[in-house]
Amino acid sequence: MRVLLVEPNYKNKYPPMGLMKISTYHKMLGDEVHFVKGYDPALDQEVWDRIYVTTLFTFDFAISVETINHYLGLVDNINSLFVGGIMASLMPDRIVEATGIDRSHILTGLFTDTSVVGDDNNINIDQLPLDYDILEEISYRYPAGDNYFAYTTRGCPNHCPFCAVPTLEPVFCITNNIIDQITTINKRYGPKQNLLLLDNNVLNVPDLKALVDDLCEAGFQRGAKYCNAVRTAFRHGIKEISNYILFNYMDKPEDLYERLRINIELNEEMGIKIFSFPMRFSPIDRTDRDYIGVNWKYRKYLRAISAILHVTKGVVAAGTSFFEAAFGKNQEEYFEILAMPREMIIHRNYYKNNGTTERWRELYRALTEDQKDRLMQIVSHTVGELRSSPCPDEFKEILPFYLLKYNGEISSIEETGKQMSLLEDGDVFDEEL
Ligand code: B12
Ligand code: SF4
Repeated sequence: MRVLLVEPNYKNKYPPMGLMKISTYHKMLGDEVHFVKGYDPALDQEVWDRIYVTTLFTFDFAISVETINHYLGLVDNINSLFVGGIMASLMPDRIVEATGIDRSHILTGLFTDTSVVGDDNNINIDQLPLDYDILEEISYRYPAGDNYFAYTTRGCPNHCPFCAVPTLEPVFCITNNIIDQITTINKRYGPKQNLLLLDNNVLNVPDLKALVDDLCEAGFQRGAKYCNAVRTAFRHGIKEISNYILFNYMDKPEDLYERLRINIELNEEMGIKIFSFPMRFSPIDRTDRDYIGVNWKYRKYLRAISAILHVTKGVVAAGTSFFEAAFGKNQEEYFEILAMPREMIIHRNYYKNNGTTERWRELYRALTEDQKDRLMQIVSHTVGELRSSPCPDEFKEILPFYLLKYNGEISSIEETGKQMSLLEDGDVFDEEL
């Protein structure tokens, strides 16, 4: 059988693990397997017995649908094409609508049963090792491609309503032994530098200590839990951790500040380095990133967070001075930063040194609470909209600050230090202006 594995040409950091497992499966069966990222005119000329298209983030819906439609045109029999992965699991009906593909050809959830693609064997594809070789077939380089990727568990018993995991992996279970996974990769592809554990909630492993021992045995002394768990981890020799902090869900802007602050306190208390990644909530049934949380009130505030994260490349590093420079020494300063014009947030030192920030601050502080509220509503519009709408008299002086455009040297608030999660600029969602 000739099999083509397709990943749409979105920008992504990790290689397509689903397809890498499917590749191992077909190679086990003696099939010929090829992999393509996006399109390759040469491959378009060939005949394929089966095509698998994977999907990832729901906000890459448009490019994923375009890719599925392209490959639908290449198969003689529409039944030879299968779609799976995260976006497919979250919105299969939208894919049916946009492509006309039969619902039975969209695999939702994990690939544990090959009868869904018409095969008759008892192979659990989800538990197969990754085939790293397919990555050599394409020119795209995954920034995190050359690492061990492993799951020790699937699913999560917590079922938080904002999270995609209960839909993607509804049953919480332990997967293959971590040492076996690493040994298999070592034997086939040689040792890798980092181990990226993709568990949704590793804290639910019944015996966390045994898992940490296994990781240590495999040479990776890392792994953590929260607050007390951070202390426990520290006692066991863990010096650095990274975590996601959800915001823009049911929380308020001040909650984000407090949650980040907790990490700074833990850092002060023990010296443990915690790298936090604020993660903006977007409902999992939306194909854009425009959602504003019920308590966030102003789009301007979300833009401000995005501007701060733009400078820090998404990471909030451990040190107090760094945190205070980025988010303010207290909530009062934090809210003032959220209200600040974006360019002044990003190029903080430049505008501070030339006195602009001080002039803006004087004007802002002179406003009443009502005026501040109206101002935030106005500056929640895009710069384009602001320019083309009349300027209310009461904001004649302050509004021009929101139209500033910096064109000097790029500088950052402070060195953020080493990033642990391999996030780069592209991962930090930058609000459009
Ligand atoms: C690793 C990961 C990341 C990595 C990058 C992932 C990558 N591939 O590049 C990093 C850390 C960078 C990341 C970042 C983000 N992530 Co993330 N991430 C994940 C995680 C843990 C795994 C995703 C993954 O790559 N899986 C590999 C998959 C495809 O392999 P698999 O699951 O083993 O595949 C199985 C099946 O899907 C199936 N299959 C797969 N393909 C196919 C194809 C066919 C044809 C068939 C039949 C079967 C099949 O078979 C496989 C074996 O069972 C998921 C959570 C989860 N449990 O899935 C969240 C998740 C995807 N992330 C999420 C989010 C929100 C983000 C961020 C937006 C967070 C933020 N910063 O605000 C960013 C976005 C980055 C960006 N580019 O803009 C959400 C996505 C929600 C959505 N709306 O799409 C998820 C679901 C987490 C959650 N709790 O809700 N993420
Ligand atoms: S993975 Fe995290 S956010 Fe998702 S259900 Fe589990 S605990 Fe909740």
